[in-house]
Amino acid sequence: MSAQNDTLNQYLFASGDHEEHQSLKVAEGAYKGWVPRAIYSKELYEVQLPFLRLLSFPVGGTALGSLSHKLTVFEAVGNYLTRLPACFAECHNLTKLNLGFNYFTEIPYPVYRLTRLEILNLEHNDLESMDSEIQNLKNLRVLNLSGNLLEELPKELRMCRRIQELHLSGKFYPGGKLTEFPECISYLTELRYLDLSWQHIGKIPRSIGKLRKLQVLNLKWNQLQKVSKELKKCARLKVVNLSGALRLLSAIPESLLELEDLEQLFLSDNFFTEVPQHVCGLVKLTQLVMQRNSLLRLSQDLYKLRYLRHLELSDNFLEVIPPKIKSLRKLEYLGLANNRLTELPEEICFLEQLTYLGLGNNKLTQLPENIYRLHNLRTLDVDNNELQDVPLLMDRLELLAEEDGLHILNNNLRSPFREISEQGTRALFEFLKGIRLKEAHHRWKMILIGAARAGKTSLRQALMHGRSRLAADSERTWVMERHLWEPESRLRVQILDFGGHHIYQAAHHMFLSSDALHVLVFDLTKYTSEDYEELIGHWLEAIMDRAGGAKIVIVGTHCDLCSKEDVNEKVEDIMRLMKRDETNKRRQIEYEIRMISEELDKPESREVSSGIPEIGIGRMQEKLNKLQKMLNSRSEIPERIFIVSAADTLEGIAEFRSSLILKLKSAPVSALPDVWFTFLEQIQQDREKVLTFEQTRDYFQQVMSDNQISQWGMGGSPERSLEMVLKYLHSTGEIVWYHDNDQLRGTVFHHPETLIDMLRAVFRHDFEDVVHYNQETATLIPLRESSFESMKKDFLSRGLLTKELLHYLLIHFKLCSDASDTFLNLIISVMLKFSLCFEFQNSARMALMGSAQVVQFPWFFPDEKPPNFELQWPLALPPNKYELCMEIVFSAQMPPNFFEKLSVKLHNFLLDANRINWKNGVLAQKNHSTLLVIRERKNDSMAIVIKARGDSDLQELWSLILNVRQASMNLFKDWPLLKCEIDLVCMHCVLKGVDDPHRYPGHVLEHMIPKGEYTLKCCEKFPDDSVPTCFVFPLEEDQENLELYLKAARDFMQKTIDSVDGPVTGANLALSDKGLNFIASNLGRNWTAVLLQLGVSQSLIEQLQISHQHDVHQQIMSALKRWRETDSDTTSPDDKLNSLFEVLTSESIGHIELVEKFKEHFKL
Ligand SMILES: Nc1nc2c(ncn2[C@@H]2O[C@H](COP(=O)(O)OP(=O)(O)OP(=O)(O)O)[C@@H](O)[C@H]2O)c(=O)[nH]1
Ligand SMILES: [Mg+2]
Repeated sequence: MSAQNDTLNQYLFASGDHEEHQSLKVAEGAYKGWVPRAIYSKELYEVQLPFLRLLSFPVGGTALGSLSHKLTVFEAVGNYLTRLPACFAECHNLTKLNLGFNYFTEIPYPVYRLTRLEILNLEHNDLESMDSEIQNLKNLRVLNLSGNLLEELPKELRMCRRIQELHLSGKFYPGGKLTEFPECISYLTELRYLDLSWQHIGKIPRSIGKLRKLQVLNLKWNQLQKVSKELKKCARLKVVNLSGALRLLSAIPESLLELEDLEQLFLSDNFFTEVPQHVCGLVKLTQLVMQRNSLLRLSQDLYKLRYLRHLELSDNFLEVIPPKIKSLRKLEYLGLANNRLTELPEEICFLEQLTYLGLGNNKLTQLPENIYRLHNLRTLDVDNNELQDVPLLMDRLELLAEEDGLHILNNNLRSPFREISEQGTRALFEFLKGIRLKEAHHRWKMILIGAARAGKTSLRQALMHGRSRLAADSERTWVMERHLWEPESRLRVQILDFGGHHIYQAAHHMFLSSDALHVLVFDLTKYTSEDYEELIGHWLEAIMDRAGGAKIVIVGTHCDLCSKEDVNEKVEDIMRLMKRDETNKRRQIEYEIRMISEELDKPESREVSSGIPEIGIGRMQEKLNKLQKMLNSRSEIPERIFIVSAADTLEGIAEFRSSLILKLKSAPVSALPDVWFTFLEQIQQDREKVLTFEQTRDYFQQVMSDNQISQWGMGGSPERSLEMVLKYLHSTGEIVWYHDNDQLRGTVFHHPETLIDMLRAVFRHDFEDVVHYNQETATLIPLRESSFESMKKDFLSRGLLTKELLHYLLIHFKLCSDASDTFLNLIISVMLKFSLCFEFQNSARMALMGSAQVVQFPWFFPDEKPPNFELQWPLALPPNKYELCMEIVFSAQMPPNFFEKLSVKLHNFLLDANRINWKNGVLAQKNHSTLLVIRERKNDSMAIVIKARGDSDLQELWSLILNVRQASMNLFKDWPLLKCEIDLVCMHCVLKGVDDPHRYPGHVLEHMIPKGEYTLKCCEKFPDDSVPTCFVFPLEEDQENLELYLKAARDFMQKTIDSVDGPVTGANLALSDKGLNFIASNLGRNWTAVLLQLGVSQSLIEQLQISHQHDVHQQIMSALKRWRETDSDTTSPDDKLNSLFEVLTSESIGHIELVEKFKEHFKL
């Protein structure tokens, strides 16, 4: 007994909301023909005994014991019951009784006593009749007697007025026996659901009209000959099933067509040859099923059913699906199996909501190219057709792959499609990707570039997905994103979507290239003429300088937020400014070409003029060639500006997309050897982060020999052939390989994302806000919180990045789960090679930082000069010091990040120098010399000024200047069409204290110093002066006759001092330019206070500040000179000097030390 109890207990559960209600749900077939007796001793609320082969219940007895006390629900579906004992009537609480699928031949008598019953289910028994006692069950709501053999219904059923659901479907075999619509039903006015399917009813009487609450009427497989018009009064009907019921009627009953709210209509298994026109008037239909009719065509009216979600037309004789199918935009299910379709209209691809498309057993030879647009598709059945090909873009149907939902067996697919398709949807889709890679006709790299927040990413999404998906504010592009866009199956475009934040521009030039299509994006709402340069001009210039000849397209976004007039005005303005700039630029180049050509034509151009030996025809010719190339390979400025909105309206996007596609397809089809792409596939399968050139060569040789192709065929040697392939793959954006960068050509980024990730680890516009200490991440490094905080501070304030912080960042940004030391070294070396950073050499400082390797990023250098700058670099040239000065002046903008990169490059020759960095400058002390490199504005242009100062080692000064020059020249290679001038400032003028020194053309720096000529007459400011040759032409390291050149320099120094000051001494000498220079160099910040106290007026000082805007030293010198001139006839030099000393030593100025030094120097 207790064992039985135990087995039963496993099926006990507490039912529903009532914890105290114990219920029993025996698993199907758990016992065979019996139930443990324990059941009768329990007071159960609900009992379910499904499929236990019970012949009786209670089993073998007549007593229910305590079971009847609380029993409310009893279900014994699928047993062998034929009767119920009288005791069942004791279950007077029963509200639900389900005895379906048993063998009752009549409703068991005790059931009629269960007056609380609300649900009675006796479906699929063998009932032949129903007793009038049914009227006792006044609480019935659901009566299910489907699948029985009832010949009629007792009229007393009408008393069960609460019935809402009545199931009276006949037995499928031998068929129902009702031949008339039972009249009693029409009294059941609460009825919502009526199923009279599989009967033999021929007439639906008028009384049906009383069932005003009816929602579902199933008359499937009756033999209707007449349907009363009163049916129309059942105005709430939503679902009507007339499948197989209209075979004796030639048309749909009219009354049905007046049911305007009808949503689902089933008309399968009739003899319709067309979808009845009137049906198409039921505009609220969401489901129409007409399987197994004789449909020959689809009428135009069908497309009025705009709310249709489910259309089943399988098993008919349709040969054509009209293009208008596209109007059924809401369709989710379309069944067209077993028809005679030979083709599908492209328009079917507009049905983007489709999740099921059944096309099995037709005669289709191909599927529409754009089937990939059905992105919701989970099942596509095209079994048993005559397909030869699969649309190449089909693998975009991701849900189809997820559900393995493509059925494509028994077609005429060409090999190897057939074999692969048999392996499942995923395998086929992978294969398609490979085919596309190999068989593309056009391949492009397309660069989306433009200011921050211009709308690049939103535009990309609209282009790629054909939908509006505006980027949220938090979704700023981080460095850049790379996406494969295949608008057509044979057009392959790698889109590089750049982050517009200025910090990311450091990396832009690494990706711009002449063979890419550049899409310059700007936000129309932000445009004004004043912003032309920042939003458009600057970017155009960057593209043209870096990627001459590149195709450029300009797009204005946000047009939804601008009026038409506003847009037109702005477009006109941009076109005007763009043309103006371009014309000026071209004119300027043409002018220079003319000038050089004229110069070259002159016979005397080869002769020595004004003391400077000729710099060489070759040099001029070279410049001419460069200018000509610049002119010829200049990109065309775009002829129009596209106007779009990536917001909901998507205005202009379709037109923009088609013209982009046209542009991308305008080049001739590129037919390239398959093996190139097999090679690409293979290297991309390699899981290494980057590959060496040698590794790719091994792959290449393997692929070539597998395909029995000579590797020498293309380029003359395997290496040359490989270079050609790598270059090509780079130009299409598939890989990244810098063939023209000596330091980087050994590295192949076969996954371009690796390169992007490397940049992302360091460049982040909101670094300070998003990088925080996290214990879990830090444990992996490991890194203590205090070290982390100081490393973060060092990075943000001084651009110092430790290897540990880099490691932390990689994990923090989820760029990799844990980085090996090798990977960290690789990143550092790539960044070094890209000149994004340089090694920090201060080992003591590194020890304090707790790191063995630190690199420096100029992008994060402090804004301000160091506080003691003037001590290390006095504004005026101190006496007895040489100063070499070179200027690089950019005719337009300085290329973005040029200065930062130069700052990195300086490191190559300042390894052992003591170096101080800030945003606009570098000051380095190397041996006896000091180097200053600063970025500054000169009139309207930006310039880099390079100065080297020292006492005696002129050779070292030259080497510093030449090194900076060389570093700049190397950088210019990245901007081949960039225009800038290099000048050498005349040291002779500098030493003489001339305001606007003479400038020699930069070519002098490339020239060998003239042999045996130790002085030259070359300074245009002082044509009679002899200038030491080594002030103008560089001294080499192992300079012949070095001493003689240096002697000329020393003599000059001495002579200059004498000539400037004459044979003067004492106060006269102290008040000479040299003396004032000494004062000016050491005055410092409070110079204005000194001069005001000396009696120079405020307005004069301001005037001098304006006229020497960028040269404070000149401001001081000029002011001091003015002071010297004032009252010079009436005041003696001694008095003047005394008043100067008085001011300088006054309490408010406090330059006592300066006065002492001055007196000592001038022997006063
Ligand atoms: N109304 C409107 N908003 C747009 C449109 N295009 C972009 N936006 C919004 O403009 C902002 C910037 O868009 P993004 O697509 O992120 O711009 P982005 O150029 O990629 O920005 P970065 O990646 O940071 O350089 C977002 O808030 C977008 O929702 C447009 O056509 N209409
Ligand atoms: Mg973006």
